[in-house]
Amino acid sequence: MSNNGALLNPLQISSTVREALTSTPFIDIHTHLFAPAFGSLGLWGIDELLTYHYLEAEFFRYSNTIVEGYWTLSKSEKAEAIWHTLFVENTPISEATRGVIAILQAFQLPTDHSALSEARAFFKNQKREAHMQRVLQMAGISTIVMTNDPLDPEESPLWLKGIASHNQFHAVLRLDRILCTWHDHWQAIVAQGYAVDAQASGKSVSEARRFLMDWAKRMQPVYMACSLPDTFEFPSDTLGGRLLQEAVLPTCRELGLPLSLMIGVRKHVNPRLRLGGDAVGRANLCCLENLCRDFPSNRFLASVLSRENQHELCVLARKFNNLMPFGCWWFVNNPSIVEEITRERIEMLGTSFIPQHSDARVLEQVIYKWANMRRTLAPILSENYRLLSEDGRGVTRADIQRDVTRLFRSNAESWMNLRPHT
Ligand code: FIX
Ligand code: ZN
Repeated sequence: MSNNGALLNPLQISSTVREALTSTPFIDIHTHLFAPAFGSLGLWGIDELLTYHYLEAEFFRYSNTIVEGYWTLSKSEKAEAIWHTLFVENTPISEATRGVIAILQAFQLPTDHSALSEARAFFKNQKREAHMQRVLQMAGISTIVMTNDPLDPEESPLWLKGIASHNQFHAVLRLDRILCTWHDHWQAIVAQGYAVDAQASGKSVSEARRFLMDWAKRMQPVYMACSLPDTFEFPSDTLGGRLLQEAVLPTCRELGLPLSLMIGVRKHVNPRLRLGGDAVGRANLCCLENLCRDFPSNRFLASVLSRENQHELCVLARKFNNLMPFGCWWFVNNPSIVEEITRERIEMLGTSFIPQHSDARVLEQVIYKWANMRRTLAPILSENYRLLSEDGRGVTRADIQRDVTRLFRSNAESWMNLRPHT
């Protein structure tokens, strides 16, 4: 049995870091995956992988296909068009296309031009629950945190009817339709039996709180969440600003739930690309500074979309211990930028942050997104331990295991009242 207390030499440090990253099951704190009970809301299989909005955006860079024409195709026709353009006519060298190749490789499926038909046959033969367990095992994930919208016309009826819980899937109460597009969705809240109005006046705030409390009881969320534009300001006397201050923050405090803020998206800059049409903008993070300072008994998870905002987020986290930076979100979830972000976070925050989330929309994506993170993080952690040794403090296997557990499990478990996975 290896001695966990022995000081490690540089070579042992690297192998120990790789072992700890491989053997520690991670908690994936933000995904768009669903537990099996949600049926077809949960996406999986090769056609869903190929029609991922990241790949659709890349497809339109290469293809002369008229965008509107593409949307008239069936799912499998879309998948074939994308396979042909990005994986046959061109080299799948981008992060997202490499991801599909890595998934096929993980299932020992062919990855050359002819791979699509065999992949389709393979996925067709999979039994959902068993396949899901195998995928989580392959990705080294024990726990999935979903994204659940109480106003989504497909999802909310499932919750209202009552849905079985799953010990590996945790819910999140997503608030974008309430805080960002109230004008389009207040009537859906009325339809669920709450007396709110278009201006969120009168009883609307107390009714909104009642709405959140009822959904929290129903979903047992591990946090509430909202993605926000680069123009987001706080405090602000906008309708969204008022609902955040008077309904969401008090309800989070009452329930002891953190609020996750994902800041910096510019929605629909090219609406013709639908989900693939969003972009990024640099935000003024004074909004986050004001929230953390003025609401010390609220806890905030934060992820920022702009590369230029990453350093500021690290500095703010040094000022406010009710702020937990997490993940390299969306357009910064590329190995070269993940490396940059993770290095500065370790230098400025030690292990008091959550390095990554997958943001997976299709089940098998967790395989390559977490393989990429383990591959990127291993040399960064090893180098920091080597520097610590050179500076005069030796490192043990126990140190490394404690830190990896903290980064990918206990930070999340303590912040989100997640029951440790048995
Ligand atoms: O707001 C979000 O949760 C984003 O992650 C998504 O809206 C986005 O479409 C996505 O899939 C990013 O990876
Ligand atoms: Zn997301």
